[in-house]
Amino acid sequence: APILFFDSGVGGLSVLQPTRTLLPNAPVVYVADSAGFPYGKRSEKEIASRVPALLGRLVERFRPRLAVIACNTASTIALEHVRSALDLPVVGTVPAIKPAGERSTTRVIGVLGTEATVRQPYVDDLASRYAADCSVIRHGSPELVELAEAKLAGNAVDAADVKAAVAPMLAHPDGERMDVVVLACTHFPLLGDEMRNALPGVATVDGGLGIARRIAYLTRDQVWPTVPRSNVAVFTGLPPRGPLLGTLASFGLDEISTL
Ligand code: DGN
Repeated sequence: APILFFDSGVGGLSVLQPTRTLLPNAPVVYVADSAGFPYGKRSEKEIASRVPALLGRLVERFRPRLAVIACNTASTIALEHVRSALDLPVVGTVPAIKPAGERSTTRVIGVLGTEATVRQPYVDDLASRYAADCSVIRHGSPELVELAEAKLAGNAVDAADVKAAVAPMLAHPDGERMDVVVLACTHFPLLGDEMRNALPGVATVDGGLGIARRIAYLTRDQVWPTVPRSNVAVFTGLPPRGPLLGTLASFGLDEISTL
């Protein structure tokens, strides 16, 4: 039985990647809800009903061992709805505020996600639990989501656009002292170098490796195939074309399907 990854787009590939490093032969179904993309602009009500309904259909079709909501927006809003609707283990994506709090020496951290994620009370809870003495600069950026999608579709990303997208954080009264930024959207680690260049001297943290370890732990009894098999990418809207197909193949997703 495969591990099912779910995101609105290609962001979940930043969670799939470390998982494939730990479990290279685990069969994978990667789902991009391209018909619903982007989630950052949708209402909480929409996400809370759309995500469990879609996952229900996907579970019926692919019978996964485990489902991973590789999207912070969907996780912070819909994780509990999904867990109560499905009868299988569900792993969510939580903004990596805890490691950021452990790492910051200036006690100024940033939380960079979608507009929907950064305003979730869940983020306040994590901040008061793990970074209570920190100034927390929140910023929601739909632009960075689009830039990550463009990059993986084979388009050049303009460094100036990434800089402009993070500029409001740096312009915050405490911005100059910010030394760690939580990439609280799974699309953002995919902007690797561009992101580091836009935030010089600032460390970034994300949940990818932690989630991969959690998946490995939850599937520790599973005997995986000894050789990799083909893995499928499912798109709910228009199927991917052009260079995106090569990107998906580089993540081991060599079969394309639609829902
Ligand atoms: N990748 C998603 C996240 O982690 O929040 C959201 C992307 C989007 O649909 N805006």
